[in-house]
Amino acid sequence: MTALFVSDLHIDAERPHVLQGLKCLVEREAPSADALYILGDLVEVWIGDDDDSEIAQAVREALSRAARLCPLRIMHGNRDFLFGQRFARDVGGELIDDPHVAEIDGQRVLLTHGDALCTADTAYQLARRLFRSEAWQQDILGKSLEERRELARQMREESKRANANKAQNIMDVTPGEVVALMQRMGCTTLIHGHTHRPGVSDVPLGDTTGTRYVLGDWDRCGWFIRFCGTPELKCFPL
Ligand SMILES: [Mn+2]
Repeated sequence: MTALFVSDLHIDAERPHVLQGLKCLVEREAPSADALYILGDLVEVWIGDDDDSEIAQAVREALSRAARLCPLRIMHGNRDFLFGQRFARDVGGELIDDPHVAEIDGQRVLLTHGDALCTADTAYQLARRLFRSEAWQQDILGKSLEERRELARQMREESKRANANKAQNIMDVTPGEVVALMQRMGCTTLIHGHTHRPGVSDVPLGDTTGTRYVLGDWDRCGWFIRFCGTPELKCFPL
């Protein structure tokens, strides 16, 4: 079995080369894959499944194409937590929970976007709880597309301002949270994104050692993991 993983593409109208890179990856890798997992932050912002903008439509088309080549599973990130069932139906994919355990070649592989592991950032964790709440999301989705576009713009500025003043280690995962989650879910392999710090590292899990694979964000190059027997972290120029 071959599974592909990507995250943090942050697709938006200003960076068409990223969407183009996804299309290339899909054509190259998906025909021989048994699943494509998108682990959050596929897009820079998602204002609702009724978004009729050109870029939203282009994203739907790219994912529809992917889903025709192999099963497509989509996890929410902290930018696209408003992906709903309608979007999943539109593209022919399936929304999966965060965290999620995938069975790949008999291995239990733990998948998460990664933001829930960044517990040192208490202000962010508070905001996350709000954004993920049903009540807040229903309130937002009740607004017009124009209002939601403006709100998204404000939230982006707010987040940039807040993050500019945060220490780097606060925006990374808390090592103890990684260990706790892997032990709780009974997995020795973890794949996540969000931190934009691609790499592979050991995780001490009592009497065994686990492995954490971190996907990178897409900018000059596109990051993905091809899992066939073992996960391989790869990048290609965009
Ligand atoms: Mn993220």
